[in-house]
Amino acid sequence: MSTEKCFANGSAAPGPVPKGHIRIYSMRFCPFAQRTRLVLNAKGIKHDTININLKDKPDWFIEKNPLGLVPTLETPAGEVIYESPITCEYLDEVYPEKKLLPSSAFGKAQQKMMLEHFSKVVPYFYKISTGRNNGDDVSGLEAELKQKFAKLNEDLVNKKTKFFGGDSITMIDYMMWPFFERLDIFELKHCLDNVPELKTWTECMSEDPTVKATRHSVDTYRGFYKTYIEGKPNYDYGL
Ligand SMILES: N[C@@H](CCC(=O)N[C@@H](CS)C(=O)NCC(=O)O)C(=O)O
Repeated sequence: MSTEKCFANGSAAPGPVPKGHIRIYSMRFCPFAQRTRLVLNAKGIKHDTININLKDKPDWFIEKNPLGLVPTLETPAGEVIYESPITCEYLDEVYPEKKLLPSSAFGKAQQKMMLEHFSKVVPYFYKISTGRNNGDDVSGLEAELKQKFAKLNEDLVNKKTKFFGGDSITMIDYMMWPFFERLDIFELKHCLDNVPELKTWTECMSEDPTVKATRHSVDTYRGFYKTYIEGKPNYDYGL
């Protein structure tokens, strides 16, 4: 079963996950869920998608994931996996086609360290855009974000590679991408002005077929985001 419209409280629970499939509980505009959607798409994994109304979550969803967060995966055996990096690592381990994580323990550790660092960058995107919407002075936060971007840029320069894990896309690129895809919406595109290698990375990522398959148009993001900051997120925006 696959549907785009979100399931709210009171909606009938979906049936068991069909054999040979995996299910993702998602929200069309969630950057964390997009990480998992990128991995599902890149690896060509057969899956169905249940979008959740995060303002009015179905009880059956909370029963599966008590944290009530997307992304959440469910297998035909009823196993439930959540937290985006864990879902992505799980998919890479269980589905051997097109490995996204390096095979060596050190390679994997390196990607986890990069993700750990990047996790400290993620709050800036939200703090800056909410601050700006509240009329706060966000110039200090923007300067800090630019410093973080400069570090990422330096990383690419030192590695002399197009992507963060080498000359082709690996897991770490997909973990970071959803936030860069939203730079326009967060009005933070100018933060890429003095980081040429990082900017080129965003351009290369934009050309990736998997990225193209999981992204929304800037207009759709903008439309959703407006409803989000007004406190009435329309998870079905654009459908
Ligand atoms: N640490 C989690 C964060 C996921 C997350 O925050 N998802 C948001 C949507 S973008 C969510 O499910 N929010 C629902 C809520 O907070 O109740 C992950 O990496 O998967």
